[in-house]
Amino acid sequence: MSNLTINADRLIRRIEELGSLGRDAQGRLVRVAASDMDRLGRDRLVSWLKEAGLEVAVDRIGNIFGIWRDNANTDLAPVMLGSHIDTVIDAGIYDGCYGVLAGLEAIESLKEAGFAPARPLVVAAFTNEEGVRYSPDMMGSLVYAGGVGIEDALAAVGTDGTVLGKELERIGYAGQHQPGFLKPHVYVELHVEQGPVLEREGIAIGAVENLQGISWQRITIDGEANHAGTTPMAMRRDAGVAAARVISFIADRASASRARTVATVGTIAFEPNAINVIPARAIFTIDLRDPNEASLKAEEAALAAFLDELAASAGVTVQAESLARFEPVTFDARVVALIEAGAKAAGLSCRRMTSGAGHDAQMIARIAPSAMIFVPSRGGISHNPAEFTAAGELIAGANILLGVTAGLAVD
Ligand code: HGY
Ligand code: MN
Ligand code: MN
Repeated sequence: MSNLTINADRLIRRIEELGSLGRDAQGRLVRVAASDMDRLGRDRLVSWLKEAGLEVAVDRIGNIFGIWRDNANTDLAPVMLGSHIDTVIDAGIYDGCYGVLAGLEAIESLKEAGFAPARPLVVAAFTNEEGVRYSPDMMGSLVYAGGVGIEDALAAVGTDGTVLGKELERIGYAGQHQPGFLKPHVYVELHVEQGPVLEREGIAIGAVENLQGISWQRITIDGEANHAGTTPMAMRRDAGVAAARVISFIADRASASRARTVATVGTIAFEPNAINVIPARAIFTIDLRDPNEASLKAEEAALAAFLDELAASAGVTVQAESLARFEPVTFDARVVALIEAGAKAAGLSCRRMTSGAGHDAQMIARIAPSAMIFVPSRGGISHNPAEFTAAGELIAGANILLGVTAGLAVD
């Protein structure tokens, strides 16, 4: 099997075709979890899974699985590949989708080549990895790994007031299987790096050995609406200015810290949101990340102290609500070594690295040995329509996935 390769044209064609589904009137890719746009991508993926002759299963949180059992020993736990096909708002076409379609491609190519795996092979597309509409992110794989109860997840209320379980029913992906129904023997996720390291160092493959911790919070600051023209600055309780101070605080701390913390405020809204009214309320989200749990905890503590001081000095009230909190994860050393060996055997440069982004692999690592393979992202850009990885790099990564999968499935 060592000289087996994927059907490159089929993979590239499917990535581009899936990338064309779920676009809004401005042409932005918006396949946000459990939306009508997400259904378009889900339906197309299911049609490809069936075309490949795989058994299709959907669990209660809407995770989709393509299963190849044919001549395998079905008493053995499967080798699982996968990622996600939901996207952020105005997304690129590779984030998540590449890993799902390359996983399908690896299984389909092995099947076509007459490979007889000792154990079943499965490709998974996990629900709501992005967490843009429903928190937390990596929700489908978190439920699958038993990290949050299925009923709690289905009851999640979205940023648009919808309920996840109802939306999954509405789009036809409230499946029957219990999450976790197929416990993987091992899980391997192929993904674009979404960062600048591989491109900057001219390296083809990343063998991802760990993934940083994530802390998501929603902050609500309440001040007092008042007239923008008549209210002296000293008499204001301005929620907007208070929010600006918080944003500067976390950005300055992260930039100055010797730790590897990164801090982002990606959403903000004022109420009543009028040009000549001092904001009575500011609601915004904070995304803090660090590969070291102690550093991440220190950043959270510093933020909490700053919010307390701000409330006292600015005459506002501040509420902080946790939306997601995941500790850093270390992947399985044996699987990481297999990825490195696969790259070496293929004559590809490879380096070990940390993932800055969250991924389904960090959740499946709770129930099975897991690791990730990265390929370069042009300019390190992601969560942006300019996200790009050259076809040659995509194909190289998928062939490494194929080889690692075959190696993991022989016994
Ligand atoms: O937030 C993340 O890192 C991932 O894209 N959900
Ligand atoms: Mn992703
Ligand atoms: Mn993403």
